[in-house]
Amino acid sequence: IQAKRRLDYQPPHFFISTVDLSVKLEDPKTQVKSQLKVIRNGEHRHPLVLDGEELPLIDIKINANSVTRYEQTPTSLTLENVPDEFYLEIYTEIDPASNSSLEGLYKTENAYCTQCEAEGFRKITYFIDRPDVLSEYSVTIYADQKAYPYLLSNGNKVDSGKLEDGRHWVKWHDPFKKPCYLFALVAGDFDLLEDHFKTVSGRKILLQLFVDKGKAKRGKHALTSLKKSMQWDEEVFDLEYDLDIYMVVAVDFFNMGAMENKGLNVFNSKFVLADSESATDEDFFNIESVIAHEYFHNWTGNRVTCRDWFQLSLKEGLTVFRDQQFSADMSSRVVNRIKNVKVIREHQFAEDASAMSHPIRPDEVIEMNNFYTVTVYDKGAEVIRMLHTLLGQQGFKNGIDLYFKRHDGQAVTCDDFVSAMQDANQVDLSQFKLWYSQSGTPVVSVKERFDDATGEYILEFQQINAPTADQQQKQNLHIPIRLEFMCNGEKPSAELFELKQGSQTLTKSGFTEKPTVALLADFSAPVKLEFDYTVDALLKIALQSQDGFSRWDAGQKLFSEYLHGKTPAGSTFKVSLRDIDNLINGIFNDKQADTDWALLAEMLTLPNIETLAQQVSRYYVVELNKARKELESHIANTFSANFLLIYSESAQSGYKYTATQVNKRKIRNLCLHYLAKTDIGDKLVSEQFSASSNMTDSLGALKAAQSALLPCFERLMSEFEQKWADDPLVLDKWFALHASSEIPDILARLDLLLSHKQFNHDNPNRVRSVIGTFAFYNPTGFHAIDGSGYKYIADYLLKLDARNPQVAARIVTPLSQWKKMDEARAELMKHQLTRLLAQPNLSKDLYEKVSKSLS
Ligand code: HT7
Ligand code: ZN
Repeated sequence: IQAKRRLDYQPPHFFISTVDLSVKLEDPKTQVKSQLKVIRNGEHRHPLVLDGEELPLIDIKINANSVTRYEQTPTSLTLENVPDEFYLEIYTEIDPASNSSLEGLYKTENAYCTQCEAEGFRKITYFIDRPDVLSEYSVTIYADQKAYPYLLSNGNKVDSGKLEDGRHWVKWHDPFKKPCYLFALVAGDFDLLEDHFKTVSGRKILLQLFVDKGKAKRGKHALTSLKKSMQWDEEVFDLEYDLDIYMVVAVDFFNMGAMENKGLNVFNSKFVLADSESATDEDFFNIESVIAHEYFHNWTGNRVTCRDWFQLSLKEGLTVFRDQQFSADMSSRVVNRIKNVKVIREHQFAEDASAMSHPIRPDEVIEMNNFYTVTVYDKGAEVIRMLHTLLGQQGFKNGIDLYFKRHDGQAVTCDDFVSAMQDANQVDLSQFKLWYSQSGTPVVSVKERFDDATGEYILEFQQINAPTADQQQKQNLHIPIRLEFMCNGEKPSAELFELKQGSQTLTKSGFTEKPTVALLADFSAPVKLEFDYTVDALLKIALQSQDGFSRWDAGQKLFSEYLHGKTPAGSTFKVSLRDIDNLINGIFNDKQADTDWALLAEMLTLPNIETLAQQVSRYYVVELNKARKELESHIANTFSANFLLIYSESAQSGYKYTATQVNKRKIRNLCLHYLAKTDIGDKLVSEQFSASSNMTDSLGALKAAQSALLPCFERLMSEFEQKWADDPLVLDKWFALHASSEIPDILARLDLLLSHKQFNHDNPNRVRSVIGTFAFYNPTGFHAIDGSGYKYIADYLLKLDARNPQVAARIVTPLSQWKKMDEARAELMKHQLTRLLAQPNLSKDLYEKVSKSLS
């Protein structure tokens, strides 16, 4: 299996200026006719090579004449000696109903649907399937009218008609040139919600949301979120929507969250459907943010797209940054920042420490689907955020303006983006660009010195960029570090320090006492920090810093060090239980009348086990898990009066998705989580569950019961199951709770879940909720010392890989992290990976991840 390399990029030999598709939807044979206007790019004699996968070819014509001389392989079609400009007609037949990969054109229970990013279009018809070939599309869809009353594609509906046999057709035209990965087609019978948005220039845009029959009520929040996103992009980035219609379709069978196809987004129904009874506050939040993300792609991704897939972060990093800024404006900036940082520390640091380590702009790829990663997306967003930090909001906006001025309608590179930022601000970003090419998590090590006599405070910074699995040589990066100096009785002062060299010193003078410094405020760079903090300094930062993020971070550091101190990994400095009590006392005493409940909840939450695992070189899973549980229990019992007081203070009636209500539910459920570990736990949890009429509080009760291993857990779970027996999307929460339960017979429980009547092996949401949750979030079950958890996952992946390799390759991730484990577990994990690798027909997706993790 051959890898593709970024540096091998060559412009396409041919362009395709127009595409005229006709798709006749029928089982088992869907006919796809495509007429392409092909134009040679420059002077050369290369043949025309088209991509195509699993495509039975019926006919080819050049300028209306049948072609008999061509070469077909399982993945390509080659035509020699073609004219410089011509019409190519290709006729293929495909079977969407048997396409379980959910890539290309596939049939779900009641609808036809496409997913073309990254390379799915080649499963529909032969094409030059790469993002730098931009074409104008016309699409005509034919299908049975009764079963498929809605026939949708990109752009504007331009014509439609009925046929005599009960079938009908609709023709679409998209005036914007686009790469084929943005093509979409949907056919089905849906409930339709409609609304309008008036743009800043006064245009009226029709908004349409298509959801499963009977689910219209659950679509309102998504539509509201869409209007908020459109408004925000106009206000913050001066970006106005360009077509007259914007459609969103929710489907149940989908590999990822959503897809930004031009004018016709396709969404996993999990990120569309919500009402108070069936969805949690977190679901509401995610819907708003994914709707925004896909909408923002219309400019950052669609109007300006990627030249090649190595540049994926050009659109994804930037769009994640944009959706993060949007979410911060819609709710709390600091709590959102904490959320973003948790993703980086829990998942991205793990990826960078693994065999899959890669820069945000990867250099080598076997299967592109494996590179839709937390590195490309979330570290990519951190890189954009650092530019924003260095240039300021106005400088950043000037850069964005220049980027669109230069590149609207083009397929470009990450270098083009940085050049626009650089030119608009007249700064030199050449060193900064290394963030795009260098993988790994930099360590910033800081030492402090204070001279009592002169009042000088000196910080010595050092950056350490250790080799990673993919790169031996590293260079110094340009790292923005926000600092805050705190002195008794004075207002803290903040500043931005730019670390560019291996070692660099910052000297501050005029202090009458040694200041306390909060480093990396707002997590100004995606790095790990090493600093000899004292417990007192961390307590001071946690309770007095001006920066909400620093306060939270200092508390997390105290919790983490305490916990590592309880395992053979050891801590870097000693934190006692008294220190923890002082921290929590301080947090409670700090509570003002206008408390920020959400931040308080974050401050009182211990780092999760996955984040803790990333802080040490050896992961002592059992000991760490035990220490964490014991600490929670200690906190719960020491501060039960405080938790109980806030629990009753934060009670509220009715449900609205407003910041005030959400934050109160958040703190209340956090209190319940702790109170569940006291002797009133079972009673309180059962009461909340029975009284609750919203999913946030019901699930809060179930989670509390699960985590505290309460007797009521099984009973409440079966009540929940009965209530939601016909709603698989809601049952996913129930599946996940079972799969993450730390019970001794967990594998038998998983077997039961897999045979549940609502479980479907072809539905990625179901698979993720059982198999994914177990592998990622059941530390004791997955890491059982007899290796049974690893074997269970490997057995399942062997079956899943044949049906849906993309999902299989994601779920293998926890197995590939064997290097962090003790010898016995590492051996057992490797054994399962070796078994996977020996599978004769392993997909490219799984092959790439498994072979890398074993090398
Ligand atoms: N741009 C999309 C990425 C994507 C995808 C989405 C759904 C199914 C398969 C997919 N492969 C790649 C999603 C996004 O980042 O907005
Ligand atoms: Zn995206």
